[in-house]
Amino acid sequence: MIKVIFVADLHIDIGEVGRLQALELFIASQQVPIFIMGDLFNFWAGNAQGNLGYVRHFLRFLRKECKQKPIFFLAGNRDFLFSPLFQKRLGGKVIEDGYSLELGKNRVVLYHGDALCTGDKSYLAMKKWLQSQFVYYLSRLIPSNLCVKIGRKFRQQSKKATKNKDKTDMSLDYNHISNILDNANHDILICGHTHEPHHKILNETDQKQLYVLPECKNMCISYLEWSNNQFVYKEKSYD
Ligand SMILES: [Mn+2]
Repeated sequence: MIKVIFVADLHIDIGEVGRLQALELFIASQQVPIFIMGDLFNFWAGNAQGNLGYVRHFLRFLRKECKQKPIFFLAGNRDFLFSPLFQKRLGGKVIEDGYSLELGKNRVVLYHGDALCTGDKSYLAMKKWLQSQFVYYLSRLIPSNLCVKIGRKFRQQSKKATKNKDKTDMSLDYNHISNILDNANHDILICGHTHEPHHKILNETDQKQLYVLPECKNMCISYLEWSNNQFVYKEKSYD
């Protein structure tokens, strides 16, 4: 692989047509593997959401693009219900936390990032339940607009809860990340989720590193690119 793109946390909401179009232009402009690493949508309430307005157009676009180049989707905490659709209907490649790949001399491992914020115990417990098969099947039984309503309500609740949480509870656990890198013999971990993009050398002696992806705001696609054997943060604006 000569060039690879990592992008996360677009948080696209219903009705954000312009931002979906910006993402389409970006994806179409890159003829290289693209890793979408979660929270592409602000929430994904189930397959029926794919019929809403411009989302339908976007999904058709994605299906075409998935035939042109490898597009990977690693679910975030808000759009994990998107994975089955992405794989079955769009023909994309679904990957999970802990997915590893080799880039040049580097062994790289990918996470969305929520599982790396180990202080947030209440969230991690709920995540297990939310992402169960049971909830997935439930989402397929409930009518679409109700699903979207529940999704919205859930987002508001989680926003409120997030406000009340201690900031350290929701930040990346560097020790945990170092352990992950050591255990699986990886050099670099890439994640999103925290919206605090930074590069950190976790261990000077064996060069263990972390890259945190930026969030994408407004009409700007912010991403991490691997090319010429190095990682570079980049952005493209579509105003
Ligand atoms: Mn997230």
